[in-house]
Amino acid sequence: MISLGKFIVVEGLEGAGKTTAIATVAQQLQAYQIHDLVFTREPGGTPLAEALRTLVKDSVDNEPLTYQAELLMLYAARIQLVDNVIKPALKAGKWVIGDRHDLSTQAYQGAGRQLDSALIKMLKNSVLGSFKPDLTLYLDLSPEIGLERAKQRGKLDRIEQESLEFFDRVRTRYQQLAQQDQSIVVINAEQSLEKVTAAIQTALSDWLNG
Ligand code: Z5A
Repeated sequence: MISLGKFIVVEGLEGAGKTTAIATVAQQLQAYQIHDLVFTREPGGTPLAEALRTLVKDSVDNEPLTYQAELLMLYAARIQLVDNVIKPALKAGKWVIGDRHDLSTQAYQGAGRQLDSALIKMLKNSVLGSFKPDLTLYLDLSPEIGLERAKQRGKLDRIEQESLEFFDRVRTRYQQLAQQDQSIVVINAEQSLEKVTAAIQTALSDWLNG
């Protein structure tokens, strides 16, 4: 009987299919009689963090948002969410399913923005310490496919308008980090939705039964 709360995160480029993946994870956990679920998204997930999300995604009056300010807002939003929502939920035995977490910062700000790695490391250590997801499902796909899917949904936000080179760097960093960490499972997200769903179900049941 699984009784302690766990933190499962879904990561990937835009258009990777995180929304469907999260629904798949939730359904499967419920099939395992895990019903006390909390859903989060980053940046966001608390009133203050949601306000920061709007600033990160769209800036204000077209004022250029510096990369450092973007990074600081992402960590400000993250610590609000971790301390006020995620940790209390886990402590209460609930399972948390996150739409993105710190791996996004490592990939987007670390590799996409090419920000100083010492700065990111220092922020991560002081904000999160040793806190990390129990399982991360990284949905891997080429930026071309992901952006095409995202475009079909409507207007692209500030980050989505970055160059393909930016997203190539983000993807490469995701892949490198996934190779270094056994708690990150790579799912081929270029397949049909049915195949992606089946791969997620297999990865999750392997982990739950492992
Ligand atoms: N960001 C950051 O830079 N640093 C950080 O630390 C954090 C975030 C935490 C969040 O925006 C932005 O913040 C994000 C990274 C940055 N920006 N960018 N660029 P968001 O939350 O609004 O955006 P997103 O996370 O990228 O979500 P998304 O675009 O909605 O992606 P998704 O959830 O993975 O996609 P989806 O809605 O599930 O699927 C997109 C469409 O594709 C949809 O119509 C699906 O039906 C379709 N789809 C999905 N899978 C398939 C398959 N397999 N085949 C065919 N069609 C599919």
